[in-house]
Amino acid sequence: MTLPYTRWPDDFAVRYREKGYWRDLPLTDILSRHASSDATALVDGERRFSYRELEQAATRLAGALQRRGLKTGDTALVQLGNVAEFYITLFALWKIGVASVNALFSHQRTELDAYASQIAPALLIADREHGLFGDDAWLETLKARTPSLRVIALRNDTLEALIDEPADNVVASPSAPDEVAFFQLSGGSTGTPKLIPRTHNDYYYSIRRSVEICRFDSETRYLCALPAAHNYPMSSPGALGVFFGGGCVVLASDPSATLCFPLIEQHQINVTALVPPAVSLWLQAVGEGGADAQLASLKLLQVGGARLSDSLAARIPAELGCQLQQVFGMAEGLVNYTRLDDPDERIFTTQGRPMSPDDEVWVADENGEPLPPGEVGRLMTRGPYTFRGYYNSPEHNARAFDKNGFYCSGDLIAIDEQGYITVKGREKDQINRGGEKIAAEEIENLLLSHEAIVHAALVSMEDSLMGEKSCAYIVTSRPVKAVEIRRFLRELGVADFKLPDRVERVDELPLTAVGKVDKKQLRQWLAARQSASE
Ligand code: AMP
Ligand code: DBH
Repeated sequence: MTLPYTRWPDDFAVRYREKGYWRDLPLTDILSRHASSDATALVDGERRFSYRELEQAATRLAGALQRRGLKTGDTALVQLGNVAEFYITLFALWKIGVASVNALFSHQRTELDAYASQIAPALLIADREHGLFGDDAWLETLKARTPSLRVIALRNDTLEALIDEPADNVVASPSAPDEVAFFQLSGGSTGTPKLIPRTHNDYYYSIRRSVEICRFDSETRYLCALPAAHNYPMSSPGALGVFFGGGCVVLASDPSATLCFPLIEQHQINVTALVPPAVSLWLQAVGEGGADAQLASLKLLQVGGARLSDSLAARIPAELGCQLQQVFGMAEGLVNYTRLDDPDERIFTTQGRPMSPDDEVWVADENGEPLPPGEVGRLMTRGPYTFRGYYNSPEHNARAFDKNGFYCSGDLIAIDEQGYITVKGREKDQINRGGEKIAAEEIENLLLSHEAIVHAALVSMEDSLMGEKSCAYIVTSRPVKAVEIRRFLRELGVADFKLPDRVERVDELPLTAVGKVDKKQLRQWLAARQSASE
């Protein structure tokens, strides 16, 4: 059985194979190519896994799940943090052709529910350490609501035993290389979170090409401090890029300086990936004195997920003592990198250029017509690792793609003569809270389920550390306090980073000429208030 998804047209598939981008290998190859290596692949706290051990653990879990009836074409809902079991599970599921959605550890009921209802998972892998799974209360609700669910394995409970089962009679049965390997999560801009089907062929290419550009190899020692399931630390080149190159991944549960600096020194980390707010905190931690001795081994710092200011960028080499690489990517595909030998000026002021010679990127005006070089407009792209449609979302896809299969990311960009991209803004209804994306509509819908809220609009407000934070403008039928709103949302079960940082009660929301909420106006109100209070 295979899962439905929107494919690349045949002539593109032919070309991508001819050019060697698509090699018809399953993603399991990333690990199995090193299966006889005793080099350390992964460090999680006190635990170390050689390539051989990681591969064997994944094979044992694959076998255990296969014996419980899981098979090619099934789907899984997975929620694991930055722990070794995340990668063991990832490779195990690829081995038996089970396509997972890897929820972030910060996700709560609302997000998990949305994923489960979209993919109808046969398998759930989660962690007793997560508040939702500390006892069985919510698990029972999820089971009742998800009749497709046949197997449940929880870390700190039953998952460990499955990984320890003997690897008898495991039949490798990955999905075909041009089928869905797993679903990546979109930051989203609509009411329901959207799922991005990623195939073995397209994802493996994006990893190999990233490794080439970032020069990862067996000497690479990568600190994974961002959420492991996110596309960036997973594939740009991320942990999978490190595994491909035969290097070592060290896990950190968060990107704080107090946790990461000692890990960098202890494990002689030479590369890591951060979002801009974490960079600010690292710079603060290093302080006036300049490069911290603990960071001596660090050669390359990747920064992406949200716009890095030129001024912060320029401080990185000077104060952290390492090279900067800007990364502008999306779980939908397209990834841009500044190159390691680019001049400083370009590294500090642009978000890089597309990684593949066959990434087609152009800038459209509001009518979808191409703009001349240098002008600011909508990013349009297609290519050998950029998806062709969200899972089961024909209506949204009709809006998100043009007739030639170009995806409109909702970013406003300019492209210079050398092909380098600068991110200038955003058209999609999303808040980028320091790299964590919030779909305004998702939160507005939840707000509207509150009995006293009549109208709601979520908008971004400037923040010196996070870049953006969220402000909810609400019209209510009675006085309601901000704390009540936040508590209400938390009780509905939504990730913490999506809770409005500020709540403003107003008599009415400003409307545009066509009668839509005028968010531009709301953002202007906020900016005026902020500058008045400074
Ligand atoms: P997602 O859809 O969650 O994968 O998020 C991708 C989005 O993050 C992009 O479309 C951009 O809006 C934003 N983004 C990622 N990297 C950068 C960057 N380096 N600079 C500015 N925005 C970025
Ligand atoms: O923000 C992102 O989604 C992102 C950023 C950098 C990404 O998906 C990536 C690199 O691959």
